Amino acid sequence: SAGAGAKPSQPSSSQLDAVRASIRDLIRQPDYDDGSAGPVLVRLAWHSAGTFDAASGTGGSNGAGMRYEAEGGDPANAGLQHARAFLEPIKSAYPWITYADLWTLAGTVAIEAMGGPQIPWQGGRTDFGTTEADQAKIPPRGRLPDGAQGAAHLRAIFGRMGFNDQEIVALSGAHNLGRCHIDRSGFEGKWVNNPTRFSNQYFRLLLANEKEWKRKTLGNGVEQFVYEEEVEDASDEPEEGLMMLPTDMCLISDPVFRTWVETYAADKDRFFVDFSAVFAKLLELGIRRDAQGNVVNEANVQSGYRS
Ligand code: CCH
Repeated sequence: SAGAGAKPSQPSSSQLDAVRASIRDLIRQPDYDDGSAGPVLVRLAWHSAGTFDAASGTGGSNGAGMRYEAEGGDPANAGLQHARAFLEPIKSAYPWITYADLWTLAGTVAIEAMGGPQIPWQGGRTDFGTTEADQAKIPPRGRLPDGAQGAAHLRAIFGRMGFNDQEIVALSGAHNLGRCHIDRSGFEGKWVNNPTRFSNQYFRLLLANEKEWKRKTLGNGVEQFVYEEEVEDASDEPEEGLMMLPTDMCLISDPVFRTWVETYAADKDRFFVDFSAVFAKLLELGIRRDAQGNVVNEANVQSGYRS
């Protein structure tokens, strides 16, 4: 495997397509959450990048620091070891790709495979090694958002990364995917009925059930919002209710966020276009490129590669 400071190779587009195909092949996971690795792969890509601090230029999607306890053991990253384990066979099969590139690429492939938009992606990220200099680049814990908070918190966290209100709401639309796990975040449940299909349903449910979302305190003392649908179904199987985090709910209580929720609830195509742009921007946080798109590090100029 590539050591610290190793240059990423320059794969051809057909080599990258082979990696993409292998990622697509592992998304179906009959024994995992809702039969899919897709949502947790999206969350891995987001958490790998969401540590960025524009003011200091630290954090971001370079380095794949979650392989180390300092970042991987952050309670905010609980559960993402599953996503990393799903990708390990791909890293073995294509050792030339860095973890930092693989994790971000996998997020884009998963979104697309679940019916979402194509996301532009560029490679060239490097992986932090075990040298003191590299370890010092691992971002401090506490940079990722806390679902128990509200609009001011979201603006502080995403503003630190360089995102505006529209981008915050568009990014939040990723909660169309996946679920909360009580043993990971302390929250419990999924946001939409089909959590492996990318759509604007999350925005529509926020608005449509506005009066139905009720605060609920879970057994662990954590507070979230729930909508217990009263569905009589022939099998008498109880329907799993849907949930929202306090941070999700602030998107309709804050008047500026709310205009964007309304826009995206009404216009799925607009959401897809804006989501693609903002997710691509997220994955580039902390990556500096020259005019040719090659990654430029402080210490050494790397040869990058494009998709
Ligand atoms: Fe998120 N997210 N997220 N989220 N998230 C959780 C799960 C997912 C917050 C909190 C949580 C984004 C923004 C936020 C996904 C993508 C994105 C969970 C449950 C919490 C809590 C974790 C668990 O228990 O497993 C908060 C707060 C914010 C603030 O805005 C953004 C941005 C994205 C991507 C663009 C995805 C996908 C999941 C599902 C993961 C899974 O395992 O199913």
